[in-house]
Amino acid sequence: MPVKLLLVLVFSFICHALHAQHFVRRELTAELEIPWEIQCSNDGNLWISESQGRIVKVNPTTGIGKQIFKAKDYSDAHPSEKSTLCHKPSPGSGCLGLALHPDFNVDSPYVFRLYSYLKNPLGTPQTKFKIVKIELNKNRDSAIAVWDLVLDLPTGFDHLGGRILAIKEKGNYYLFVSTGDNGTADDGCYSNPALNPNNLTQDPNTLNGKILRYHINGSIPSDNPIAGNPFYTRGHRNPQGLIYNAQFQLLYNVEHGDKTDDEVNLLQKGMNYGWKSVRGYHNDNNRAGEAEAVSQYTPNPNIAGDQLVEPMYAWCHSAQPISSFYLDWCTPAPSDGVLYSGNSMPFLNNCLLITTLKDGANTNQEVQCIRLSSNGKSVAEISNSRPNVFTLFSEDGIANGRLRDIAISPDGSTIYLINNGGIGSGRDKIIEYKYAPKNVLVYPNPVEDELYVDATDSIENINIFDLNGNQINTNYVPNSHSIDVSNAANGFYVAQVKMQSGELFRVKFIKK
Ligand SMILES: [Ca+2]
Ligand SMILES: [Ca+2]
Ligand SMILES: [Ca+2]
Ligand SMILES: [Ca+2]
Repeated sequence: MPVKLLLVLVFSFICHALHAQHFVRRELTAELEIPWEIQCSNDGNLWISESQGRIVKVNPTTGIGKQIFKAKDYSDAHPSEKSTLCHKPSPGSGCLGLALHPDFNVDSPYVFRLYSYLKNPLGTPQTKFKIVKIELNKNRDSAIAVWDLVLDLPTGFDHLGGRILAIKEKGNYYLFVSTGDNGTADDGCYSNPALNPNNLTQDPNTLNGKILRYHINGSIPSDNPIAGNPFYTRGHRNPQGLIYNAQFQLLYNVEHGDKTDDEVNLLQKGMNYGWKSVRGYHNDNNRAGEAEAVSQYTPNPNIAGDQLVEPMYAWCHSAQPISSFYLDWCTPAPSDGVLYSGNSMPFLNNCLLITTLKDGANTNQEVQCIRLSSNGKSVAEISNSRPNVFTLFSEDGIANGRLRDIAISPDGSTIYLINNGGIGSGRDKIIEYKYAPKNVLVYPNPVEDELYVDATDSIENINIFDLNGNQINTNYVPNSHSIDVSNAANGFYVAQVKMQSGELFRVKFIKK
């Protein structure tokens, strides 16, 4: 029996083509109704915000869900507010973000959530969003108190944003909120386009198309860009995602563009992210007037250091045909994401994992992985062996449906996705992908004559190639776990191991 030497697992050699196959997929049984946010607490439980103002806690082992909270004052619109001219008839029409207190896993059993309610129900009713703080009991399986933290956030007929994030930064606790422009595409919803609320995103004194920052008690931090104003950044269209990078204290948002330019932005306090006149990257002039809007930008004198900031990453920046169908546009409709920093899946380290909603001609319902540079402030340089954008779970896109959010188990080994809708997806649900690496070991390395192969799956065959891709003549005996390489000249080779599952592994070794 040869001594097993250091076994060279050339995992990265092929992992981008194959790692999707290293996951075991399972649908949890919990029945959900239009879930929006999923968070995982340190005990492994899943926390989900749903439409109709619910919060559901799901045990990931049993897959069973339990209602923890239901907002008594949830409303998706007063009849007087509805419009038959708009693509969606109701303003509000949804319950959106959920966030766990930054110390939830320690001593603060609080959950924050955002939902729509009716302001002034006895006068002229208006649908607005609010953020409430919910206290849970000791077992964290029911709500025992609720406080209104932030009232009067705007709603509209589309582009509702609606993500919230609770973070602790240098001892300070903040609540970030993404608000959509609350407007619609030019589809007749507003007979006078000047009344479309998407015109308000540049005005820091409105709440449309903004990232807002509050203290965690709902008050406004004294060092916000404008005193007494929750405004933190502006110029956003429909920011559905907020992601925090705890290592470097960086904040990213993910937003839907119009026909082009879905974006990931590194959010810098007070800055302007461009919408509506500037879309995606600044140098592509992919919209009439964009170059002038960039070169002639006038900073707002009330905002220190104000400037236009380009997205860190933009999808789909070539102009799309005006008449084309939305499923043909190359924008993938990204919803939310997480920054992966676990140890279990090294090929995902330092990647933003972003869920997408759209199954179109050029897009899939999948997880897009965007690798960041080491300081987290930009997208990593492109290289063949380490692509900076790649996808996961595209092959399950139809069964998974429209992916709304993603969470990672505390040990970093499991990805949870939630969907709401999509042809073929069957129902709204949680989809679990547990990482199950399959290993192939070759030894000894270097080898003289017989190369042994250990695998966690059944082997169908083994072929040997030199580094130029030429196949080497060998005698592989079917169903055996070794191959005779005594005829090969000295040098570097690749053993290509094909499993009966069809999966291929390629492992480098040295013949001497
Ligand atoms: Ca999320
Ligand atoms: Ca932008
Ligand atoms: Ca542009
Ligand atoms: Ca597709």
